Amino acid sequence: MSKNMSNKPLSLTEFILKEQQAFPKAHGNFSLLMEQIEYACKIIASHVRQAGLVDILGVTGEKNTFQDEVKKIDVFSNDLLIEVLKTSGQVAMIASEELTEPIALKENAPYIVFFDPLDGSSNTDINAPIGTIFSIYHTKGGLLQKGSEQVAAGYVLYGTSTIFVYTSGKGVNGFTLDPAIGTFLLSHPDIKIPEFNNLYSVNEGESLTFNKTTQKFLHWIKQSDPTTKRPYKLRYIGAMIADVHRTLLKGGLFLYPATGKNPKGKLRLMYEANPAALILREAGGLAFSDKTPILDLMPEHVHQQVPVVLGSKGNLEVFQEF
Ligand code: P6P
Repeated sequence: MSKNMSNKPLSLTEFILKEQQAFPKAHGNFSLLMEQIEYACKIIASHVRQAGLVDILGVTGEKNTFQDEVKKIDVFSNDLLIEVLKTSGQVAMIASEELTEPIALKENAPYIVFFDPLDGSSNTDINAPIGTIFSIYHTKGGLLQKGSEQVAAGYVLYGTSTIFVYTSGKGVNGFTLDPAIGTFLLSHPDIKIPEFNNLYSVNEGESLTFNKTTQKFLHWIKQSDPTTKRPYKLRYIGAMIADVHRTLLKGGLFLYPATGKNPKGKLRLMYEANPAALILREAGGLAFSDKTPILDLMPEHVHQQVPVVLGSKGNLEVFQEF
């Protein structure tokens, strides 16, 4: 489905509309919501690209729920997403990493949206990748639903190029922004994660505070053994979505275990772990929080943090043997 009559790649809009046609009862509410998310991320992309030039670098002096320094581009992205989602008229409530409490937008609107407006934003100052993450639920299920109830989930990675990756439960597709026409074009149709790769991604600096099982595994993968493709290579960008995107395309493992500093894990269930887990499932991978599939976790609160290990089935099987 990646080309059409004029041999031009499908745009994100065309793809979403084609998906809508597969749902006879769809009235376009979801398509409109996705279009607005796309619109907001295009604006964020243009500001991220100019971050060194326009007055949105540096800190605001405030702190968010996690006592992270809030950088101006965080605030800009958060406020923009709130405004654009409100305009869509499709969103009953939003929850964001940058908001202590969820905000009600439009009573009886069909969807609830969780987002991390600019994940890994400390990378902005060093020109490293950052991303916007979103997760969409039906309003009727209430604010806190299991990740398996997500209607759709995705991210926009602002890297060497800008790519929009999402799933609505029927596979994962990636769209790369063509800056010349300001349109996301289908560049990665039907993404499937490789079955195995000897790549791992973790903050090794915290590894002495990981549980013993994880420490044992991390020690084992450093031993040389060509038959089991060891030692593994370490790749860590420090923005979850960049590390997840590489894992999705190349295979291997991404881990953010419980640490001394974050005994319940650092990554947020509702707007980091769950969207990533849905994408991994749809791409043929796995995503766990300790022994539980992330999508099965019953959330306790909006900003709940959980340990995360996700990636290729083959790599998860080896990890779980430990
Ligand atoms: P550390 C970014 O702040 C973030 O929430 C994730 O995007 C990223 O994976 C993680 O924290 C990085 O944490 O402790 O390695 O700096």
